[in-house]
Amino acid sequence: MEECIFCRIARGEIDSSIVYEDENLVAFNDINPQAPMHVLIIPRMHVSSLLELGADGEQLVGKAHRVAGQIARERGYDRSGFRVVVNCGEDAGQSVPHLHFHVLGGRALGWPPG
Ligand code: DGP
Repeated sequence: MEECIFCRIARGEIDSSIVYEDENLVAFNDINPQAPMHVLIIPRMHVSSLLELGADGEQLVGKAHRVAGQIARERGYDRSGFRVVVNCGEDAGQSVPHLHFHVLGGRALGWPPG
C-alpha cells in the first residue's frame, strides 16, 4: 500500500492541509472542495472501502463520525447543518481506494445526491 495516495498523506509524505489527527485518524481539506467545508477523514490503516472493513474497524467508523461532528461544530456548522458521505465503488464515484468520510457543510446540500 506504499503507493496509496491517502496512506502517503497519512504518513506525511504528501502535503495536505491537515485539520485533525490522532493515532487512528487523519482529517484534511479535500483538494477539490464541493462546499465551503469539505474535509476528508481517513483511517491511518489502509482499508480500501467499506466493503473491506472488518470488525476491528467498527470503533474507528464511530470515531470518524464523532470527529466529523467535532470539526463541523468548531466551524459553526452544527447550527446550519452538514453531511457525512462515504462513496463506495464505481456507481458511487469512489475514486480513491482508501476508505474516507467526506464532511461537507457551508451551503444547502441537495437531496437526492446526483
Ligand atoms: P471519492 O470520489 O469519494 O473517492 O473522493 C476522493 C476525494 O479525494 C475527492 O473529493 C478528491 C480528493 N483527493 C484526491 N486526491 C487528493 C489529494 O492528493 N489531496 C487531497 N487533499 N484530496 C485529494
